[in-house]
Amino acid sequence: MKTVFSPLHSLRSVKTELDGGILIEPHEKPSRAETILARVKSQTLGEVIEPEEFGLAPVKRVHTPDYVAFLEHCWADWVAEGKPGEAIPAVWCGRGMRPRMPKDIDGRLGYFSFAAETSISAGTWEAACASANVALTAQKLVANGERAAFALCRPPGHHAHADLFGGYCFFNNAAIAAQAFRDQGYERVAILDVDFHHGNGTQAIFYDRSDVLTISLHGDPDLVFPHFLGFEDETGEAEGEGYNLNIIYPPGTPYSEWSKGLETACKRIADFQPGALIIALGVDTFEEDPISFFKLKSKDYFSLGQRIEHLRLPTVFTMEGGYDVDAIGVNVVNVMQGFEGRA
Ligand code: OKP
Ligand code: MG
Ligand code: ZN
Repeated sequence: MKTVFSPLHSLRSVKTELDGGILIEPHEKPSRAETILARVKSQTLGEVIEPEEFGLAPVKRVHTPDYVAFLEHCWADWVAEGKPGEAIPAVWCGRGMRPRMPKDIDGRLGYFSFAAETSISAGTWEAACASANVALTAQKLVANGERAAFALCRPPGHHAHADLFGGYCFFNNAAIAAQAFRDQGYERVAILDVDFHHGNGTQAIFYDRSDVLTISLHGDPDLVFPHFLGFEDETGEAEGEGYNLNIIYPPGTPYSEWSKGLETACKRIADFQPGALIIALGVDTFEEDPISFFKLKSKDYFSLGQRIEHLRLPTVFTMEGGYDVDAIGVNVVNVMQGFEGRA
């Protein structure tokens, strides 16, 4: 299958991530994408192409105009205020306070985020736009008849809500691709999120809709990020009731357990009969991942790809998490090769 990749991802290169009360080197770093790209090439997965430019219209089908404008100008506004470091939110609208957008940049950073580990600096906007274009280009390949395409997105997207960044995510690339299918006449689209973390943004964006089925398999949010969404009693609302599925697991989960939820998810997707499938692909389920607690092994990613292929659906893979950089290329490309029956 073809891989879509933009060198502009490297413009997303913040120096800080707030973790444990100190600023560490971010887990979500440029070498992640470069390592995956190198493996795509060494395994001759298929052609690697650069994204087309789609502009902001398809992004604004998912994200609010205020949020998009905030992201575009955030870094310049921060610098103009004379701030010495990277832009990090440090104040939020707590319970009982008023959810209105403040003028001040500190206020807006809090208004448009849900977490503080995700710093913003020069180039974040450009990389986030390129990442959305990567997803949209893969979506177009599949809409034009390719069986599958790999959107090597960076920064990732599944934590981003319509108007919130956090969890290393700015634009929800999977949601943008799903909405593009809908806007091109596909009646039903499914998004399956296999990243270790709950796809809170994706869930929230489609929560009251029955045309986009959202399913996420993830670590128990009582124990891990994003903490405030992703529980199993979240099944959708209004029109969307029954069209969101969360499957959560405890620490130490191996593929033999994890794959039972995958089976449940695949059966639900088959029943839904979507015209296209988006896989929000994180490989932070890996046993050596530095911030996660599942125990998947490299070979398990072949099985994952194979099971997804058995759905026989036009499929777009969007890259999400995975922080063991030494193994990220092998694990990601194993999914694709399992899908292609090359395991
Ligand atoms: C992004 B994606 C680690 C805290 C983790 C943020 C995790 C974001 C994950 N000390 N905080 O879903 O892979
Ligand atoms: Mg997930
Ligand atoms: Zn993750």
